[in-house]
Amino acid sequence: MWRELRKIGAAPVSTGVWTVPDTPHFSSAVQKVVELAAFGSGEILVLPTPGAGDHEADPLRYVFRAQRLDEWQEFSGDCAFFEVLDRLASLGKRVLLVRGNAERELVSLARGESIDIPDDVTPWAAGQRSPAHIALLAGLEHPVTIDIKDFGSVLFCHGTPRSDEEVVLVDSSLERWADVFSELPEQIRTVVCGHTHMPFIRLVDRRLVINPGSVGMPYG
Ligand SMILES: [Mn+2]
Repeated sequence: MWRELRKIGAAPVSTGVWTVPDTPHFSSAVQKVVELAAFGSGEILVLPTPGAGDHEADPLRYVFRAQRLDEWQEFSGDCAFFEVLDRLASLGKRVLLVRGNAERELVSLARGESIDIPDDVTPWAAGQRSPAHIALLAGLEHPVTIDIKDFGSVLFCHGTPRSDEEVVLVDSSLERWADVFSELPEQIRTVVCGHTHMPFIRLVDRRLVINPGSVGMPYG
């Protein structure tokens, strides 16, 4: 049932307890979930919480708004994707664009290929693009290696040097890191990666690894 409750916009308060504002829109949505539960021999109790003033209502309001804000940031981040891309592209050689899995998937969708995608946002975003955007994204490389003063050869990748969707974390084992870097040329001593949205800096396998995290959706 939690999926249905999430879909109508309910926010979880604790295990099995959800909250929605007391408005006609939510009343009918909740009623439908109750009917759905009954259909599957489940039971949902709907309890009005008039509260004893703002003090009691505040925690509920907080839970509700915090969840809406997370979703809104995720949604608006995706909506602004092409504006951000235009801005970055306008900076020319001052910016290094590295392809990620999302760009790869978006180009595939825009070209009409059928691929497995985990959400509804990517197909929507693919419909917002111009041919110039797709050409720009299709031309991005992964990984990209450039020379940086005092660092030497620095490799920029999305997931790992060999994959734009492989996951390595700050606490992944040394064996795992060694495997991930097994095909990396000796002279590359610094690797910058992303994908997990979790920022960290660590030394591993005699190399410096930096994940700057995410501007719009940081985790960890
Ligand atoms: Mn990614």
